[in-house]
Amino acid sequence: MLIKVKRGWEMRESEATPEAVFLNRRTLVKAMGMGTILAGAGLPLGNAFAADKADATPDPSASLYPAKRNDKYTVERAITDPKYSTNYNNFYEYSEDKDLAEDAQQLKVRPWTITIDGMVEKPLTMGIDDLLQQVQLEERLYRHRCVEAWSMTVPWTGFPLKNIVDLAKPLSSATYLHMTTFKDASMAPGQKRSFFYPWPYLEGLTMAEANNELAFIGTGMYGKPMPKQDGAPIRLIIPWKYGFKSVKSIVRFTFTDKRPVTFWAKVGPSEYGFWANVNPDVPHPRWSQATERVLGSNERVPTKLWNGYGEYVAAMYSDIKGEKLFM
Ligand SMILES: Nc1nc2c(c(=O)[nH]1)N[C@H]1C(S)=C(S)[C@@H](COP(=O)(O)O)O[C@H]1N2
Ligand SMILES: [Mo]
Repeated sequence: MLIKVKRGWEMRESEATPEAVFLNRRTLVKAMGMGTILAGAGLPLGNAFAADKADATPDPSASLYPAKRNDKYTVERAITDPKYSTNYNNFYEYSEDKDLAEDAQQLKVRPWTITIDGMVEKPLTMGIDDLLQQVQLEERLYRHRCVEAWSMTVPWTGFPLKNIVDLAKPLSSATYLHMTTFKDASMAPGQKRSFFYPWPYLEGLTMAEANNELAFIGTGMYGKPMPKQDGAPIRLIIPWKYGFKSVKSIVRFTFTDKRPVTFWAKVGPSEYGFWANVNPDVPHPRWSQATERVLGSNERVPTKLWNGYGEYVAAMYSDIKGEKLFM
């Protein structure tokens, strides 16, 4: 008899530490109400067939890869084999499970229009390929720490988020940058199936954070355009915060003077605050954050304050008092 022993990385994270077990009461009540209406109207809530809908158009930006590595940002860990990092994803627009790479092929990444608006000199709308013409792509090795206590090390390709700020020319009164994922259930079955979540996915940073040299816009990984399941064609990468801050498949950058009430803050306000900086000494209400499981290995290693990026980011927070910087 063959007994299959699950390796650590084969285990669904949800068996240990699911990001969303907890829905707040308002969300639930709303969900129940809508469920009745949808069931009554006989609308399909099931999954679509990923393979049928896969978009086979070649990526017009493919020739921009690989980009030159910026050696300033070094990591002391091995690069995660892409077979793990590109097959173990959080992308609730597709699924609440990690095994969503195939489903995510329904994402259509061209045409892809990006809007920059809010408190800016002049709002802008442009296609992703126009934007790529205006920036210099580079590769950076960063460590990524999910709030669920797994981590990976990835060579991302992209450009500093500050390039978007410079294009946008925000007014001095703008204090926050909001970033929004697409909303289109026809290419994201999770937005239909998990209709009770507050779509579209919204995240945000302060202007100081957006201008920080580590704040990075990812357009590719492992020397190639971004796989759809990792947030093609353009996503955020904020290595000193928990992974949920790194919003995928962005269509809108809005500069405002209001702190965003983010997707995860709406889903679980007592678990996912605005700052979400990595700190091993502040446990999540449902689990410890002291260590992390390195994707693709069975190793658990200690988690570092600011995910090890304190020299770049800690000063931004020295004047902030009376706020939960770490939850
Ligand atoms: N639009 C969107 N962005 C998202 C998420 C999501 O569900 N939807 N999940 C976040 C979480 S919790 C993590 S850990 C990272 C995962 O990125 P990866 O799949 O490339 O590892 O994406 C973040 N960005
Ligand atoms: Mo995450």
